[in-house]
Amino acid sequence: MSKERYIQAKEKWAAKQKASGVTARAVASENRLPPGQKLTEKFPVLDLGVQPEIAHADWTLTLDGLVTNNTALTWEKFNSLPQVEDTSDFHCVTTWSKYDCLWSGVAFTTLYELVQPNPEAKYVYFTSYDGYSTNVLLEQCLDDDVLIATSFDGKPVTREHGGPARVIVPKLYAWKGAKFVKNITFLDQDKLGFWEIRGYSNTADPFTEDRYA
Ligand SMILES: Nc1nc2c(c(=O)[nH]1)N[C@H]1C(S)=C(S)[C@@H](COP(=O)(O)O)O[C@H]1N2
Ligand SMILES: [Mo]
Repeated sequence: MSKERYIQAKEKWAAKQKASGVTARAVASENRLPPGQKLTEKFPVLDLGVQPEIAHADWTLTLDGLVTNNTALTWEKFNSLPQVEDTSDFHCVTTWSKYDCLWSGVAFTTLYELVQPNPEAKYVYFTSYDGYSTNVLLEQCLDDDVLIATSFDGKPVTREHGGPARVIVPKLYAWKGAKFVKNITFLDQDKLGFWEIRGYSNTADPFTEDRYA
C-alpha cells in the first residue's frame, strides 16, 4: 500500500521533470525571486538562541510513528545510506533569499523506503536537538529536492547552520526545514510545529507570500 503511494510520487516527479525541460523551467527562472524577498549573498543564521553541540558519537536520527520499521540511525549508519546532491534556492520568511545552495546528504525518499510508512501516514513532524519542531505534508517531503543535509557547499553543515544534519525543503519557507534534526514522526493527522503554533502559515509557499496564518 505504501508502495503505491511511493510509486505515485515518483510518477509525479517524472511528469514534473518532463515539464520542467521547457516551459516550466523558463517561467521559474524568470520569476525566481519570490515576491517581497531580497537577494542576499550572505548566509544569515536564524535560531532560537541555542545552537546545540552534538558529537557524532551522540547523534541519532529516529524515525517513528505510522511506519512499518521504527528506525534509529547512528551517524555511521546514516552516512552509509545513498547520498544525493541538490542545488536549490533558500527563502526565509524574514525576507531574505539565497540562490544556488548546494546541499548533500540523504534524500527524504530514501528514509521513506527504509521505514515504509503505513498508507494512513499523510503528515510528517520533525523535532530537533534545540527543542524546535516543524511539520510538512508527506507528499511535499517526497519531492525530489527534499533531503536531510549533512554538507553545504562541499563542507560539513556548520553548527550554526544546523549540523550535524538539517532538513531542506526548498519549495517552502525555510522555517519548514528543521536544523539539528533529531526525530521524524509519520502521522495521520497534522500537528503544528514551533512557528506554526505561533502564527506562521502552515502551508508556507514563498511564491504566494504565504507567510502568516
Ligand atoms: N532546529 C531549528 N531549525 C530551524 C530553526 C530553528 O530555530 N531551530 N529556524 C528556522 C528558520 S526560521 C530558518 S529561516 C532556517 C534558517 O537556517 P539558517 O540559520 O541556516 O539560515 O532554519 C529553520 N530551522
Ligand atoms: Mo526563517
